[in-house]
Amino acid sequence: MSRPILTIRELRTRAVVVPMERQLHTRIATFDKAPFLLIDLETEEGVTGHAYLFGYLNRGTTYMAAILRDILATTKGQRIAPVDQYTTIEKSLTLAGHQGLATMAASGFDIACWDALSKARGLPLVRQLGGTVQSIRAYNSNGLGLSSPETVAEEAIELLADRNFDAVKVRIGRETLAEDIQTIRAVRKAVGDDVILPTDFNQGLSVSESIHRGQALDQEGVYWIEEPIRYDDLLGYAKITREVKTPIQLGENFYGPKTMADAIRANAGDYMMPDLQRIGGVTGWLRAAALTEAAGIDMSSHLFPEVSCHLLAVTPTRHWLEYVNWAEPVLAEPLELKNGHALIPDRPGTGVEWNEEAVSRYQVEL
Ligand code: SMN
Ligand code: MG
Repeated sequence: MSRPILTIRELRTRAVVVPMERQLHTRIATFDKAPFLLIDLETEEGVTGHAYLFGYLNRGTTYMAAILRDILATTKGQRIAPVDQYTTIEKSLTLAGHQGLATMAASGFDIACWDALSKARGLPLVRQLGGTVQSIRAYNSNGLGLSSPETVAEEAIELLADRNFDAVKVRIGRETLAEDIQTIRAVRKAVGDDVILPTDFNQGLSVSESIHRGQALDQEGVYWIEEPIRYDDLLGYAKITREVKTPIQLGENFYGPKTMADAIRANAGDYMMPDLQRIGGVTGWLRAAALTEAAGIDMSSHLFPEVSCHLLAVTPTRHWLEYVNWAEPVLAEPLELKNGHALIPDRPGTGVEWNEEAVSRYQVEL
């Protein structure tokens, strides 16, 4: 392709709040709508890079948009070079701190930059990164919140039947261990022995309660135990990882590859699952993938399946793609899945383009 240079001209943000097909009741919060910030990074050359960020709270999108205005002010007129810009933006955050919304905004900028670069070269992101368009195994994470064992078991059957998944994530952390065990047993009975069941406590327990519940779950054949305690207590994680046989999974709350390096050094978990918007976008992800490769740790994704599938394809220790359909209502071409695998779209960029009619329907003020 003959347009390797792209010059940053404008960065537009829009907020949408999209209804979720299934409510998700977790130990720390209940979601029935997903707030997203949509990013359009325009270039002088006419190529536009897209990305979306998840606000968690409705106000989250407002804060991230403000930081993105600042990022535009410092990058306008520059040639798109996401690795260089990542370094500059990271440095500029040193005084304000590297955690939280600022890193999320920087990640959104980075993803939009990589999308624009791949589009300019006419390549899917995975190929721009030196990988191959392929299918990536995924688990369905669209529901299975803290409802009754019967409801969760029924929902598990539905989620597996939807495009032939063989893995679904079960949220746990009910009032008592007995209720969690009852739920896991009800799901296991309904879905059979072969289905893979990762579980997620969403940071709800103490260290001692995690060891107690974890050792009980060791008898139940669950695939991993995710985030039993607060995300930043790495020593606590290390203790649980030592005491519990079932693999401990963490990483959706790592801010930048440095936090992942800290977690690896602390032996904080068996598996790691960075989140695209917290790990530093595409640039941060690639560095995180090098860390897990060096440490021999299996690496999965968190949310953002449309972009994460490209990135898992170039992750040497790739494990599982977390599939959620939350952004689908505003996407022109939602991610396709077949037999429990995500099909990386064979078109330029990440494949994320907006369904403008739906965007106007769900748009809210920033
Ligand atoms: C999760 C993340 C974000 C919102 C709701 C639930 C959960 C997951 O921790 O891993 O999917
Ligand atoms: Mg989780």
